[in-house]
Amino acid sequence: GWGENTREVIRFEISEDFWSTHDHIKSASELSAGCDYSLFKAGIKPMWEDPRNNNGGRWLISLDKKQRSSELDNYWLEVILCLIGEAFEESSEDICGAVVNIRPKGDKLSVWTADCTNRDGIMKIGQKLKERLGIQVKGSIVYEAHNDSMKKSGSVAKFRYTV
Ligand code: MGP
Repeated sequence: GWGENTREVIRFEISEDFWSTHDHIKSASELSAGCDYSLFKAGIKPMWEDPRNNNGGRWLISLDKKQRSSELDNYWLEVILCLIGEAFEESSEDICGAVVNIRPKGDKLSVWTADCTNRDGIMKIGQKLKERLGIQVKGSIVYEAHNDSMKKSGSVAKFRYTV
């Protein structure tokens, strides 16, 4: 019959529940300084110590203070849409999650990936992210290995890749 020609391509478990929650929580720009939102794949904790993050890193987008009112919420929504829409195609497997940090010195958005040595995957993700956010400036997004973030002194870890 007709059904024999259909095949499950991907399975989604995020949908109405996710959006009804999203619609009722504060937007990122309304959070108090020092707060974060994290969205991770099921079973991955939003911390370096999780085995899936342990050898990974993050694409980091640092915003300046005035972007909290103009860009932050749109960027965060676009990051969420990239994650749940598998925007990174075959590199989606490498994605662990995403974080937004609300900080007085400037907010941060990041996309965490599983393997800081997977250059090809990381570059594809970084380029796609930049394209989806509509960021034009060269070198404005940097990738840090969590291992380097753990060892950094001050706020800046060395970065391994940039787009
Ligand atoms: P932060 O909250 O990611 O950034 O990390 P913030 O507040 O802008 O600070 P900065 O240092 O990047 O300028 C703040 C601090 O929390 C880090 O320096 C770590 O000491 C600690 N920390 C952050 N993360 C994500 C982790 C983690 O995953 N594991 C552990 N053990 N500590 C973490």
